[in-house]
Amino acid sequence: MSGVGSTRPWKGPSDRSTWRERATLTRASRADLAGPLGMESGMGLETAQRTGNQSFLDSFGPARPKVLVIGCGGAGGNSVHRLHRMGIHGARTVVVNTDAVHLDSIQADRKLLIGGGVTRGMGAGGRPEIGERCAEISEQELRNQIGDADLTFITVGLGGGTGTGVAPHVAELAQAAGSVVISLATTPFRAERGRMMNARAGIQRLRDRTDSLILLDNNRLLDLVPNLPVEQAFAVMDHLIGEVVKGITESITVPSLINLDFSDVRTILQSGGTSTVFYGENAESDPDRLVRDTLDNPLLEVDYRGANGALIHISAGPGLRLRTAHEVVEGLTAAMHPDANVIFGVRVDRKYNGILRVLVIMTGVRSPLVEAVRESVSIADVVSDGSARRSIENEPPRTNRRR
Ligand SMILES: Nc1nc2c(ncn2[C@@H]2O[C@H](COP(=O)(O)OP(=O)(O)OP(=O)(O)O)[C@@H](O)[C@H]2O)c(=O)[nH]1
Ligand SMILES: [Mg+2]
Repeated sequence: MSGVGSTRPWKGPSDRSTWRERATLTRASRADLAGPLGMESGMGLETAQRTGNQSFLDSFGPARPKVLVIGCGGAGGNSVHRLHRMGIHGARTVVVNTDAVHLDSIQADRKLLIGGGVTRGMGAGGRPEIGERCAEISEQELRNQIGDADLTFITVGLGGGTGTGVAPHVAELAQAAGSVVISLATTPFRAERGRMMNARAGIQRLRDRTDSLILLDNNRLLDLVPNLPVEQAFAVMDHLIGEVVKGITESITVPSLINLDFSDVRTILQSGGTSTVFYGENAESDPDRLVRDTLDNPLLEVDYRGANGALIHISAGPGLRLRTAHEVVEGLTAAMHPDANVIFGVRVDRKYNGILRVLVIMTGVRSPLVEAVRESVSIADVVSDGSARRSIENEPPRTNRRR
């Protein structure tokens, strides 16, 4: 492991095999419970009867999965802050950073300053090996935060030091604790140049440690909202990340909203490969245009032909006709694999009167960005980047103060 201030390669956690073994064991033992929530058997509850409106949920202990959203680094923290402000039912929000000023500026259920002795609360200065070191030092605290979550979302802006170094470590701890892990990661602007090296290393590490990696490319903001001030453009991305997390979480934790359950979501998200998000909004009267616009606007440059899974959230005003919803789903999934696992849900809200809005999480897409991440991104590449070599002492803390 690189020491603080060292330019030796960032090799990631030293006890990788131990973690993998533990993760596998934990997963296997959970699988033995023979059900998505460990509810179907082994509990002497093969049959249950209730009268009238009595609920069946009390037969199964904690029937709702425990959901945790953990934002790592400045950008990851910002999207959790936004989510927290939006309000989310049934999930705990946590942010982790090495930057005290940034942590002070955002809101979450729990905020964790890590590596205080290493960074003196001033951030990791764009060096993932320092973020990683801080995560290792604070491992027990991170493990406490993860607890026994069934589903863990990790949000991170790849490219900097803290998020890129910490997120894979958190993912590993969460998997080892038996949680399903979904990472939502942004990749840097092309203009950030050397940060892409960090991001590539981060993609590779996250990919190996999460059940589903949902990637969003900040460069897409240049097409979507080129004229917005930078902070507001970031806010668009953070908002979308918040919507994805909230959409998936509440479709599980608020069962009446969208007819999905944890096992549906898990099956789709675990179906492998890279995932990304498509987003579109249009008049209810023109579903074809909605489909075209949405498919033209992925948040990562991808080829979605043959994609193997999709979660589709449609928001619409009351009175949305089934045929219209069906047309939208059919259009959105036409190029996917014929056996793709597709689930859609409709949320009806008066505020969408006459408007259709879709958010699609598509899995198993092909991304040139991800394919370019070689099996082993040369760690030397990471440290040969000028920004990575910068001395942490010389770099003023980079803060992402809230707008
Ligand atoms: N979506 C989004 N992306 C951001 C935001 N701020 C920065 N980014 C992107 O995220 C990348 C990582 O930046 P930060 O999150 O600030 O870095 P960090 O993880 O805190 O790492 P250090 O500051 O080096 O400790 C940047 O290179 C940007 O591409 C934000 O507010 N929202
Ligand atoms: Mg930072």
